[in-house]
Amino acid sequence: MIALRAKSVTFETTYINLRDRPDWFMKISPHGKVPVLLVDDQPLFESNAIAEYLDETIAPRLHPEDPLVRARHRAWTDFTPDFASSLSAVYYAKTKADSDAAHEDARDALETLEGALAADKAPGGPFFGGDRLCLVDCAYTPFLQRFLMADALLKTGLIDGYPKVKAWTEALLATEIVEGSVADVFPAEFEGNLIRRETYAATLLQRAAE
Ligand SMILES: N[C@@H](CCC(=O)N[C@@H](CS)C(=O)NCC(=O)O)C(=O)O
Repeated sequence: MIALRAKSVTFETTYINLRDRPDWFMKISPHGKVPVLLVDDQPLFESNAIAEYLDETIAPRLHPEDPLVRARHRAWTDFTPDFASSLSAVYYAKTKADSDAAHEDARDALETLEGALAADKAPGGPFFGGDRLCLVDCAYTPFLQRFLMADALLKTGLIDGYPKVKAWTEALLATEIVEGSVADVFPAEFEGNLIRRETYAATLLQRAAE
């Protein structure tokens, strides 16, 4: 979604209920997961594959031109699933003890990302791509966004220990491209997910509402 918006391309979004996936969706999504991009009725799946396809077919190019730099960017997008699961373990934990225990892995993941920014972030602007978004920015933003939403409840402040990640996250979340990339119901859906999973974070949500 962020890559599509960064390319100012016209597209249509259909949100589905992942707890009751429609038949038409199961026919086009081989592993039953979102996102799926339909291009002339041809389904594409897996975020990175979709992003790479968009980058090869629609200007402006979000990947760097230099093949070596591009390969390093791809290596960092490949780290996204590990990064995402390390952070989500903190807010999907069912008890405070399990959430606290997940901090160590989350710190390791954030430390790795801090190193990525030190080594490979382009100069000239706050994004990984410098003054404009690149595919690494697009890949990490949803997970940074979700973590900060959860951390408004958990208040771990984990990101504060990583100044480059913190500044990057703030710059990403402040862009109109990112702001408009989620549906208005997203915060409520995210909270609903925390509640359904019976997480420790959800107990803080309920306390905050009392
Ligand atoms: N590797 C996939 C992961 C996609 C994924 O895990 N999507 C989640 C939502 S963010 C999903 O559809 N979960 C539903 C399920 O696992 O049943 C990608 O990057 O596209």
